[in-house]
Amino acid sequence: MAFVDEAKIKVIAGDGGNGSASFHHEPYKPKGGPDGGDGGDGGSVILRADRSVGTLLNLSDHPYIKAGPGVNGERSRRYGARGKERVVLVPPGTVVYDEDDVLIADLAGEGNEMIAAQGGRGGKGNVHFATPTRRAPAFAQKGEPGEERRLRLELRLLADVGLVGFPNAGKSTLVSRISAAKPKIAAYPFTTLVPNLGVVKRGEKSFVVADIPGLVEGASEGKGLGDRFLRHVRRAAVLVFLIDLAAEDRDPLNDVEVLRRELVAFDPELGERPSLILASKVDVDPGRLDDVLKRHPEARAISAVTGEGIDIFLEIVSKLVDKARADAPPAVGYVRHVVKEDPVRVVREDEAWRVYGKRAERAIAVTDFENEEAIERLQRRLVAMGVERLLGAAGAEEGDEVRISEVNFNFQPEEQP
Ligand SMILES: Nc1nc2c(ncn2[C@@H]2O[C@H](COP(=O)(O)OP(=O)(O)OP(=O)(O)O)[C@@H](O)[C@H]2O)c(=O)[nH]1
Ligand SMILES: [Mg+2]
Repeated sequence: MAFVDEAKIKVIAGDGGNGSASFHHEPYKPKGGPDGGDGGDGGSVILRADRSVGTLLNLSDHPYIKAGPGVNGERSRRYGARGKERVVLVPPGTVVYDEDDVLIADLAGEGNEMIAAQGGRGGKGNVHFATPTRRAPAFAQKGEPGEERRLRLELRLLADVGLVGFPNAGKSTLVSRISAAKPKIAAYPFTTLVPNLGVVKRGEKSFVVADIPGLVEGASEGKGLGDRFLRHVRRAAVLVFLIDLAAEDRDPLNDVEVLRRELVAFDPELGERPSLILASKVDVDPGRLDDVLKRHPEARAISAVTGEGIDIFLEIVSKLVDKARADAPPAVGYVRHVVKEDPVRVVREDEAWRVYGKRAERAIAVTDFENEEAIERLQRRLVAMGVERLLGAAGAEEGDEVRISEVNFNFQPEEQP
């Protein structure tokens, strides 16, 4: 339905804390072993479906969402604290698209959640890097940067309540009275040509009412505007049959049966839907209500003009909606976990060689380039990943410029072919 709520957001996870490169130290004693603790992981940004939220409006107003950074590790093997996670509540039914407009999550049901941006891993302290031949590693890993993503969220509002009635019965007038929707209203049939949705707020709760074009006898055979627009109420939890006490050309007594027949012809399941009979325009001809009540004792009467009966009607309908929601099977959402193929690879770039691949880029990100030992360790990691071999195979020669992320260095193969 043409009632789509949208928000474009940027989610920024926290960076991991740096590992510490300290040495055990006691007064009057020689320098001890490495004792630098690990940095804490950065906080992630989480999107979670929660019924307390009705729209994406708040996110459109505050589109930058950041989680907290991890704390650096410290001497005496002290670990840094984790960064604060940031949980963003979205209405159930929110779907999430990534930068390339690929659907990555459908947070359909209460509590469904996804990690929108993953916090960076904390860097390891130098306690991890001691080996028999290198007892005093004077370096530690830096924290990994937190993930950053641009996402587009979309929410499709579905009608909880479908208003069904003959043309001119007062459907649009009722919706304009109980919600902020401003549909066109006029004293002739077929005023409404496309459905309108109105959000009805009752305290903390809200539900969505659909005002659809009027239905006539034979709509399922194409009479009037036909019955195609009934698909907009197909998933409505509750149907309200609005019958017009002021109708001049028809007897409203038969309206409910006629409307039911048309609904069932469109979709037999609609015949089973919880429903309520509502007599409209009671201000015009209250006497006619008695006849309606004789046939449909459970019917209610309202006047969208004077306001009579509206509160009771809303109370009954909202109870029916609540019950239907409670009985409904939980909506099943999903989060697509795309494992991106991202092998290490080498391509020519200008006069240099560029190395791509998340593992290689991560190794760069966590390296402290102020420290000679850290750089040596990086070199060993790159060799182990096959970077040197790939460069050789691509035709790189000693001294050529190699680029990984923002870092450039010269190719100095260790292994001789
Ligand atoms: N007196 C009185 N008039 C009403 C009431 N509700 C609606 N009307 C009038 O009835 C006429 C039709 O109202 P709409 O709300 O446009 O009716 P609708 O059911 O949406 O009609 P379609 O869109 O054509 O199917 C308008 O002239 C309204 O002012 C009511 O409670 N009392
Ligand atoms: Mg209308």
